[in-house]
Amino acid sequence: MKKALITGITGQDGRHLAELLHSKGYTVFGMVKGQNNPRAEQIRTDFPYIELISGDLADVLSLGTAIEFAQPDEVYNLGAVTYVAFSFSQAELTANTTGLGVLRMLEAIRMVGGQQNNPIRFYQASSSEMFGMVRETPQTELTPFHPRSPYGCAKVFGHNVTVNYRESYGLYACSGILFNHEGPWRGLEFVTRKISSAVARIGLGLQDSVALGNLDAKRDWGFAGDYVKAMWMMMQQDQADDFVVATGISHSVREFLDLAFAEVGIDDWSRHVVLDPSMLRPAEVDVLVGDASKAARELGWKPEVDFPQLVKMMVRHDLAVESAKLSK
Ligand code: GDR
Repeated sequence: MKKALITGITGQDGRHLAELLHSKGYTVFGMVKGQNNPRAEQIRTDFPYIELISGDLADVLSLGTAIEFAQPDEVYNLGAVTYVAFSFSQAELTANTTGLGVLRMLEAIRMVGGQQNNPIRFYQASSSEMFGMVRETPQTELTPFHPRSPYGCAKVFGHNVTVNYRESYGLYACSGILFNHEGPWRGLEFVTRKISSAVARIGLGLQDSVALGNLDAKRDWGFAGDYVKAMWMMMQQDQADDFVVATGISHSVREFLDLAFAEVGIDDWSRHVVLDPSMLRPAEVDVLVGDASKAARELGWKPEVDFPQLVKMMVRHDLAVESAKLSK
């Protein structure tokens, strides 16, 4: 039976990945930071099969201890400061966790080592935010990076150091350059879930409006449940490599609003959306669209949930959540 250690277990992707690996018979360890972390309690309740280990990407000794304890075959590094807007206000923290955290984990893996004929494999959660002000469209594994936020800069470091440790030490270290991926478990600070949750409440008459920033931003939005499959596939290859994971289709925040409001029977949403200048970022990523043909060709991966299905899934989930609260 294989063992996996996941950092960022309390986030959306950590949950999906844990579910996938558990269904494949893995023993799943999840790393959680902090004292009395309430999100860890939630994981204990929702996923009793996950064994939680204390550790922090800012503390290399804790990473070494976690790896020594779990003795994993595979380490998935999903932990990071992940909210791009937040990274502008806490840039140093972001660089330390999202950037240097990757280096620390790679060093911890090198220190502990793993068995000679079964070395520990490493997955780095790289991001389409590395492309930022894009140099070409669609973006591939070979598109140069031009990050537009402290988050994007930290992810570029994490990506480059993963490639460097693969080349320098022969580690099985791969990166998934994942474009935006969403779903019912997405945090409420991200635009899709912020919208689906607000639309559900507006549809049920619980609130009037939602305050948003740049409605013209375009993203290549896929379903997180599809994307964690690509992570696992990358870890099962003969040789480690880097892959773009995307749907190949970009939509604006406005289009997301169109479909989300339509789900609760509202065609003209203009009076329900307020523009909030504080949600605008000092530097924005205008349009992202990924070319995942390498992942299709070499991994056999393709997305299964399309954009309308994704929006519907999220709004329906939030309608159920809000209705359940009402009936309590
Ligand atoms: P992003 O996701 O920054 O692309 O990074 P987010 O959902 O935060 O923003 C997407 C776009 O929507 C615009 N926007 C708003 N965003 C938020 N959060 N809240 C708003 O009110 C709002 N109004 C408009 C943003 O300006 C932006 O253009 C996500 C994260 O998960 C990263 O960690 C990950 O690496 C990338 O996706 C791939």
